[in-house]
Amino acid sequence: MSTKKPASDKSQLAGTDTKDRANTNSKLDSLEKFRSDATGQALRTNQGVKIADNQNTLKAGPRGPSLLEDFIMREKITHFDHERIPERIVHARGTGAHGFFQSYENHSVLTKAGFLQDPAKKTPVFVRFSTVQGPRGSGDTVRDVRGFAVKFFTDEGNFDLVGNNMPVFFIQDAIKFPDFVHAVKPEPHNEIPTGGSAHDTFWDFVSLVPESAHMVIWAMSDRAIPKSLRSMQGFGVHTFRLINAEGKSRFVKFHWRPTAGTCSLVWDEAQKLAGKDTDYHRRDLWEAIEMGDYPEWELGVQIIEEENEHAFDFDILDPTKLIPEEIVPITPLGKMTLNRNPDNFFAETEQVAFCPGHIVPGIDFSNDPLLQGRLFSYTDTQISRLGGPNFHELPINRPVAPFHNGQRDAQHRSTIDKGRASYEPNSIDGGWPKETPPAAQDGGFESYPERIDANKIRQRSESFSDHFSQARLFFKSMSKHEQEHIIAAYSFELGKVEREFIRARQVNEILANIDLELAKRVAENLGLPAPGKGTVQVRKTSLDHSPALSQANLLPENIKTRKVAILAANGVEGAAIDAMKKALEAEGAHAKLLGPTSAPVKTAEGKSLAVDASMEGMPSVIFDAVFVPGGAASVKALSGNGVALHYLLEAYKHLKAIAVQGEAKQLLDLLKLEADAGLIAGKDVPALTKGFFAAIGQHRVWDRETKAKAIPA
Ligand code: HDD
Repeated sequence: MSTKKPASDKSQLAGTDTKDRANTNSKLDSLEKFRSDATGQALRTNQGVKIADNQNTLKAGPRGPSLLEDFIMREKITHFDHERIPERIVHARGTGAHGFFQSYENHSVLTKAGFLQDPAKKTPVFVRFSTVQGPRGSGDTVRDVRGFAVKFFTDEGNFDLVGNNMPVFFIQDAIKFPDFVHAVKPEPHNEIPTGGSAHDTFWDFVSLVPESAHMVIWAMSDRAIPKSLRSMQGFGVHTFRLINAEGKSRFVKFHWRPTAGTCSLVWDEAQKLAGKDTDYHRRDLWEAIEMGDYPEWELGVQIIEEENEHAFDFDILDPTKLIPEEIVPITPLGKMTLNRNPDNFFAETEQVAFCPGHIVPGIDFSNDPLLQGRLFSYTDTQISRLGGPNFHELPINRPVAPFHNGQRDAQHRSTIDKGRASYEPNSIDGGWPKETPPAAQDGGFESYPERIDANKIRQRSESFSDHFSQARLFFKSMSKHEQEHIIAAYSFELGKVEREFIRARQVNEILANIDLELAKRVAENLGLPAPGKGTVQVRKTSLDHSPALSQANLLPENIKTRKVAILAANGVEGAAIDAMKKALEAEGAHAKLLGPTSAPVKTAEGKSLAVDASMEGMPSVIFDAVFVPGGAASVKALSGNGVALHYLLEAYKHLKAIAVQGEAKQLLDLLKLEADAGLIAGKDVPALTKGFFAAIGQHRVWDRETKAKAIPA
C-alpha cells in the first residue's frame, strides 16, 4: 500500500479549499492510496491474519468432515459468493481508460468552468466506452450504438459527459426509455439475441414510434460497427448551456472528434470478429495504450446564442435532431488523451458511476425532456448497482475536489466524518461546512435563472413533430457505399424479424417516409410488395446534404497505428520483411509476422525468424492490411495452405489493402484476384509502399466492393 497521505481534510475556507486542491491536482495521485500491491507481501485474511495453509480446509482428520470453525475458509468462500454485482441495465459491456484533458486556450468568454480556462492545466479523466444492448460478456463488434462516457475530475467537482457515438437518440422523452430498452433487449422468453437489435420486439417498437427513425438509420449505418473505439466520434447528444462569469448563457452541443479519423468495420468482418475476437475493441484500446499510441479526441462545441434558440427548422431541445456542422461549425475547445490502462477492471471500469447530472459551475442543462429524465435515472440506478448512496466514495468515483456536507451513514460509508454537526446551519462546528455564494471567487453552483411561465401539462411540443427530415438528410449525405450498407443492414435486420406485418410497417410507414428508393430496395430484399410514396408530408430542411455526416469525409490523415499482417513460410525473403517493417514503423504503423504455425520460419537467407503468431491465431479480420513477401519456397508453401489462401481472400473481401512482393504475385493469380487501387504487386518493397500506404490511408478499397461480393464469405 502506498503511504501517501490522503488529501487534507482541514479546509478553513468554504468553497475555495486551496490547500486541498494543491494536494489533489491529479486523479491518479488521489487513486494511488487505494491501489494495493501485494508484491513481497504475506497472504493474509481480511482481518490481517497471516495464512499458513491456503490449500486445505480445516478437517477432523485427513479424511474427516470439514469444520465450521474454519474462519479462513469461511471468509474466503463468503467473499467469493458475493463477488458479482448487478451489471448495468444498459451499456453493461464496456471498457475504460484513464487520461487527461487540456484546454487549447482560455475559454472564459464561453464558460466559467475552470477546466476550460488554463491551457497549462491537465484535468484527469476516466472514459468508459460501451455497447448498449448486450450483457457484460457479449461481443464488442455487434451492430449497436456505442456509449462514450467521460468523467472529468475537475478542481470544481466532477463533470460527466455521458454521450454516445451518434449525435441523436431513439426517443424524445425519458418516460419512453424503459419501453425502448425492453424492446431492444433480448426477448423475454428465450433471451435471444445477445448484443443485437435484429429481432421482433425492437422492430415492433421502432416501427410504431416514428421519432426513432433518425436514430435507427444511424444504427443501420456503418457508425454502428466502428473499426475501433479509437476511431469513433462522440456526442453529448442533448443541447447544454455554457455560462460565463458575467452570467451570459449560450446553448452548446458537445462533440468529440478522434485524431485517428472515424471509420468502421465491414459487416461480414464485424460478425466474424464477434466470434474470433470477442474482445476486439477492448483489446485494441488496451494494446494501443500499452504501446504508447495514446488515443486522442478533440472536444468541441457548436455554439448557439440564446437569441438563436428558435432559428432552426427543428427544436434544439429535441434529442432526435442534430445541428448540421455546415450550419453551426464546431469550435474546438481542447484535447483529451488516454494514456493509462486501469489496474483492475472491476474496481475502476465496472464501479465507475456516470451521471449526466454531474456538472460544474459554468455548465448547465437545457430543458430537453430526455436529458431531464436522465438526471434522475443514473444516480438512482447506481444505488442498486453499487449497493447504496455512497458510491461517490469508491476510489474511481471520488472527485479530486474535496467534498464536505451533512450527508451521513448508509451502506459502505468509508469516510470517517469528524465533528458533531451533520446539519446546516450549525453553531457547534463553527458553522462548517458553509455555503459559498455564487458571486464569490470560485463561487458555488448556480442554476441558470431561465424564466419559465407555463401550465403543468403532459404534452409533446409541436416543434418535436418532424421525424423524417433529418433521417432523410442523413441518408442523402452518405456516399454510395454507405447507402448500400444501410440498405443491407435494414434488409439483414428485418430479415430476422419473424412477423411480416412488422417488416411491412417498417418499410411502408418509416422507410418510405425517409427515402422511397431505400424503402423499395429493402422491400425487394424482403420479398415485400414495392412500397408507395410515404404517407407523411416531410418537412423540407434548409440543407439537403451534410458532408460532415459521411465517414468518407472523416478519414485519418496518416496510417499511424494501423496494423499490417505479414504472411510468411520457410524460404521467405527476409530482406523484404525487414524493409516493409521499417517502412511501416517510419509511418507509425505496426506489423506482425505470421507463419503457418507458431514455430519460427527460416528465411531464404538462412536466418530463423520468430513469428508473432500463426495465421489462425491472428486472423485477417484483426488487421487493416496484408503484405506477402516473396521467396519461391515460401510462396509455394502458402499456395498449398488453405489458411493462407483464405487469409488473402478474406482480406480482399473485406476491402483491405494487400501488397505482394516478388514471387508472391503468383498467389493473386492462383486466387484470380485482379489488381486494383489497393491490391498491389511489385518487385521490391520501396516500389510497393507508396500505393500500399495510400490504400491503407483510404481505410478500405470501396471500388472493389461489388466485385468482392462474389468471394465466398
Ligand atoms: Fe443512458 C447508462 C448514454 C439516455 C438511463 N447511458 C448509459 C451509459 C451511456 C449512456 C454512455 C453508460 C455509462 C457507463 O459507461 O457507465 N443514455 C446515454 C445517452 C442517452 C441516454 C447518450 C440519450 C441521449 N439513459 C438514457 C435515458 C435514460 C438512461 C433517457 C433513463 C431515463 N443510462 C441509463 C441508466 C444507465 C445508463 C439505466 C445504465 C447504467 C448506468 O446508467 O449507470 O441509468
